[in-house]
Amino acid sequence: MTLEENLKRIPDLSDKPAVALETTVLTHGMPYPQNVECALKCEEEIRRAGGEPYTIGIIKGEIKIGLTKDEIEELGKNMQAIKVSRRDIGYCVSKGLNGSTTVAATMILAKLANIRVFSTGGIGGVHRGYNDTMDVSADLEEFSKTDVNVICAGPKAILDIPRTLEYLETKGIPVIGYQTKKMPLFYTRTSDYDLEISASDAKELASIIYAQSLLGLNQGSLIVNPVPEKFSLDANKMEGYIQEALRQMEEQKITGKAVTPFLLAKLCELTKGVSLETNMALIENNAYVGGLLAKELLQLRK
Ligand code: PSU
Ligand code: MN
Repeated sequence: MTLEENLKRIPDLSDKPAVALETTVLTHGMPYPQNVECALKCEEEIRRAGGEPYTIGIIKGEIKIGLTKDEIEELGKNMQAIKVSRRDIGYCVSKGLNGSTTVAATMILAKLANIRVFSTGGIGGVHRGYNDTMDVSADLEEFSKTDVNVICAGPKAILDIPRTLEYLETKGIPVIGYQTKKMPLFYTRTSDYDLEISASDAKELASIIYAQSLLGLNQGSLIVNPVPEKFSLDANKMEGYIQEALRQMEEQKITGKAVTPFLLAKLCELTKGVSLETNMALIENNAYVGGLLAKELLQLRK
């Protein structure tokens, strides 16, 4: 199939309570088989909330909006897909490769199908050591280009949190706390960083997002939803593991797109899988809230 044919077949989901899911977390963020288990559970959670899940990825060069269960299984098991961000989409498609999409690339492809809501675990941000490396994820930039609303559990503590927040502010990206007024930091429910915007339920969340979209600002919002209490980890303890993971990263001279996957895998190893359990719980929780939000947004547009 040519890319032109592929693009023509992409559905228009504007009148569906559609929720996008990414695939880099499947291939580069979690080990098998928990990754596949989690991806399928996310789809279930979206349905349970009244939404329709669409897991996004690239299979043999074809952009897929809604992978089948077998395709999810295949991507998650063989893990040979390349990590595709904004810059890699054209390459992956033209070479006929399997590609798993990051937050940035998933936003772009979700937008092609008019999907407005996208649930994930963590987004990329400004990395620690930015002053030397200039490592800022393309995810952050994408929010000021593509109007898809992303639900995550906050930036992961492997990042430079204050700089990540400043970057979002500079770019004019609304950061909306879902039932919280403090910035959640992925593994932990709360932090000392105050959020200026928060919503107490999905209806209020939808009304903020809807207003922003009516203004034609053409940008995404970041919704931060704390990990469920039961799975929240101790921030100080995690900091120790993060320091160790960063030390090994430097020692092994890991750079570029390999940085985030390396740190995620290291943390999983160092915490003996405890961080993985938390990771799964928070993504599934975000999927559920994504379903609620997609339903509310559709009501407002009717
Ligand atoms: N952060 C996480 N889990 C993840 C990722 C980030 O806590 O799985 C993945 C997402 O797909 C995100 C990507 O879009 O890593 C960011 O990679 P980079 O930092 O290279 O932009
Ligand atoms: Mn990077």
